Amino acid sequence: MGSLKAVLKHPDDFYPLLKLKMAAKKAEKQIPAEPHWGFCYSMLHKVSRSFALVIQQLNPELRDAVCIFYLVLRALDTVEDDTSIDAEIKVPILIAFHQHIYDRDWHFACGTKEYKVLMDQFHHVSAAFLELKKGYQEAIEDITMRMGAGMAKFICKEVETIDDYDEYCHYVAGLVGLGLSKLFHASGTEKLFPDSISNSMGLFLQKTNIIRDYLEDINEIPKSRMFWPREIWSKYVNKLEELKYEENSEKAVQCLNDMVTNALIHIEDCLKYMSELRDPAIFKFCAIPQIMAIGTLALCYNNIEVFRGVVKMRRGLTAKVIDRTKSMADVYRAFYDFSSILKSKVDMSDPNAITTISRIEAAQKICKDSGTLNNRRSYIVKNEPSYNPALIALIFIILAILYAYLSANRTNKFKVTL
Ligand code: IN0
Repeated sequence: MGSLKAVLKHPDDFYPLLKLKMAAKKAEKQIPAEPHWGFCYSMLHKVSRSFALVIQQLNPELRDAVCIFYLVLRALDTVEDDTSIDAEIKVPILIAFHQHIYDRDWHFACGTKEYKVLMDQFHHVSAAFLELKKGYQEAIEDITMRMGAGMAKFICKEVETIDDYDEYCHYVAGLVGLGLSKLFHASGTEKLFPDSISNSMGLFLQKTNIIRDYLEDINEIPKSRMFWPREIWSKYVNKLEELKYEENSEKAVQCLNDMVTNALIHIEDCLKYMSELRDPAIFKFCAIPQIMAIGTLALCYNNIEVFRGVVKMRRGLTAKVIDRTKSMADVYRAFYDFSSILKSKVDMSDPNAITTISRIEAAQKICKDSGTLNNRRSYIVKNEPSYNPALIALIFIILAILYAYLSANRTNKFKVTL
């Protein structure tokens, strides 16, 4: 659960965190008994924590397909990410990965921690994949093939222009959007979405990850990973790694704000995609990561901490997003609130301020025009007094339970000794 300090500061995180914890406990008990499916679902929980719970509530047939798709992509990503593997070895594996998923005997040792286990025991993923319906298998194979080829292309190529950046993000995330749209359609509840808006769903998530993970990627051993496009960072520094040095703080934050402004372009398509989903479980599955992304962008914008350490939304806020996201009105509310937070951080002396504001206002107009913003709980925290009534009530209840428990124990002791 979130740290005690964080919960005391945000007492209304407590109930959503408790609900999330209970959902995780319940999901743990529901791990299938067959070894291959058991491996896949417990691995899913290890690599994606809260997101696994959202996958869990899809209908069983679609849930199995999404679980395998997710693990296949994580495995492909593990090969791409492992900077200790030479390009001559890595490229053929990426290109042939879509064939390896049909081979129960294939495995390749790489990655660390839980990703090493995923790679070592990949035969379980293949066994489960081979039990999916043909329609699902073909969609997963097609996307894995295109993604592997795209990743291979970028092993020997740097992300120079903004077009390269969009192309790279298309391979590693936009294609996930195309693949998921195919899986949703194959499950029978959704129409087949146009590729361009499916692509934007992935780009918005991936660009947010690339912004947030600057420091982790640049410090990667034995070799840095660089996904910020030169066309953007070269306006501020001569080398991408210079952004992390204290003497470049002002330029670093301007560059970061430029990157965030670039990511905001995709919001319109994402809202359109989500508004056209019909199945409530698929809707939740798609909407939660998108709200987390706009929340993360609001947190990262103008924040020098991105170049110093890990900047992440607190666990209690993640739990709140998971708890509250049920309808498109909830999405409009969240996008409106997080973009208001972002807007409040824009300094008009920033070189991209006007573009940033106009992209935020375009997104906010869509949210307002939906006519659903009223009567929704806001994510914006007003300056609350430190003697929050909910917190006092909570402390009082805990103390009363503790007192009752201790009194009961004392009575029992007396009974024994007398
Ligand atoms: C995802 C996406 C995802 C979910 C729903 C709809 C999508 C539509 C288009 C593209 C991607 C979509 O969501 C996950 C979210 C996730 O994994 N969250 C992690 C947190 C984290 O930081 O890793 C968690 O632990 O909760 C996502 O980030 N990606 C992903 C991968 C596979 C699938 Cl099937 C769906 C990764 C990426 C690169 C953004 C596509």
